[in-house]
Amino acid sequence: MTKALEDIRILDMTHVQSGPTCTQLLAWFGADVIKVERPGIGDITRGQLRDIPDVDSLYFTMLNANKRSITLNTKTDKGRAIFTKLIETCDVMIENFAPGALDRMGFNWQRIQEINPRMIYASVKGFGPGPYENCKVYENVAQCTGGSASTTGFGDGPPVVTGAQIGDTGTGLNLALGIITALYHREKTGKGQRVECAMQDGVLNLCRVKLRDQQRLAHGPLKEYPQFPHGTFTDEVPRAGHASGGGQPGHVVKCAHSGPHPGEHGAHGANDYAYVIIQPQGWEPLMKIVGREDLIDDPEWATPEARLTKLDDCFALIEGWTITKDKFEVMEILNEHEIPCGPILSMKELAEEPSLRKTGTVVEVDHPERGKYLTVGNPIKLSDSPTDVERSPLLGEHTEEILRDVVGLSDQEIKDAREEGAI
Ligand code: CAO
Repeated sequence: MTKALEDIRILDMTHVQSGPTCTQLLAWFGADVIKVERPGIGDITRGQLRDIPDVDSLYFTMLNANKRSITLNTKTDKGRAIFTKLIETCDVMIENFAPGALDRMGFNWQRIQEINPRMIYASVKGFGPGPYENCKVYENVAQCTGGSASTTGFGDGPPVVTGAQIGDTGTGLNLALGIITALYHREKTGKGQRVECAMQDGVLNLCRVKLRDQQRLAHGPLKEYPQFPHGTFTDEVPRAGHASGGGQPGHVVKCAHSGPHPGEHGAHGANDYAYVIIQPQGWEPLMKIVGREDLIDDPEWATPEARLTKLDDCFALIEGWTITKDKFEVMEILNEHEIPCGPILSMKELAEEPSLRKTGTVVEVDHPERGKYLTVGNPIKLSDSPTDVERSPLLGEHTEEILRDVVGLSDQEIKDAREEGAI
């Protein structure tokens, strides 16, 4: 079966997480992704958070599947000449260096267009044009400057960063969409273009419900927030704890312990919880399940408006029942009544979940140095272009084949480049 992006060649100058997320996705769709790395060093993540000495870390292997690796020092004359040839032959160039790094290598957008007017040049930076445009940015900085941290956590606690890599992976996804759009545009115009994604913009975009709430605040308190019954609002969107960001209230509730081993707090495990949402039509079945039929038609409880001042009490009633069932039983029983809910799944449970293996969302691959490891698969499923996840490349594993087949160097030229330290 052909792959959707089979004839697209990507010059991948990315490192760490945001850029590699994007190029991995394009590689999963079939693009030939050529990852350019510094000789002897490579992407810094190869050596970070290592679980096995001297073996590429899982950090690296889980972000660089299906790519080829070439080592190239773009700051040598020969390296620059090879790099220029790669720009000539590739469709897309992607980088997420600190602002100005590519200019310092001698390759700004103007120069890239001169070399290849069809080139799509895509980059991730921490910020767009403005006061912070020259700053280096990592994931949690983006979460803090994009509005996520100020709205995450509990009202009486400090801002909290989330485990989902919304700044890095989130921005990588935006970049991939920008690139595909620019490729489509190139079909019509014959010309490449610049694609820029800022991590702050990406996080803020994901936090749009909070920007919504900031504007709602001007017209009164946010009634679905846990602060509402206590009237503790300022002129800024507060941290909402477990409260749902949507129109239906939801909360985390404690469940009985699942599985054979007691959790770290005696019989209760760290993830023996479920998230339950009360839709208007869910109130009746929920009250039947928890044994409080008397509240179904009680005007003090019967409507979503009446419940807004006592959401804590509503979820306490529900928790009185969930604590007698494990989270999977809660899921099963509530779903029989079409009540939206979900067990809090740990990484251990997700890694072992057979249905995720079956769909290719979690995949096991083999690596010549580390052996078998688990990695994420493509979360986007195409019927006619299925993803086959392949292990990440070793540093410089494909240098010679790329120099020969893509750049067109002879064996002698490759030998010279190696002697000069360009590769
Ligand atoms: N040959 C020669 N030099 C190379 C090279 C190659 N193949 N590949 C990289 N380099 C050089 C760069 O040119 C740069 O050199 P100069 O600073 O002298 O110009 C240097 O290596 C390192 O680049 P950097 O400044 O981007 O790296 P850093 O580790 O200091 O910063 C990061 C990392 C992520 C903070 C920064 O790249 C950044 O802000 N990127 C944009 C935002 C982003 O994507 N962040 C997400 C990171 S994931 O959390």
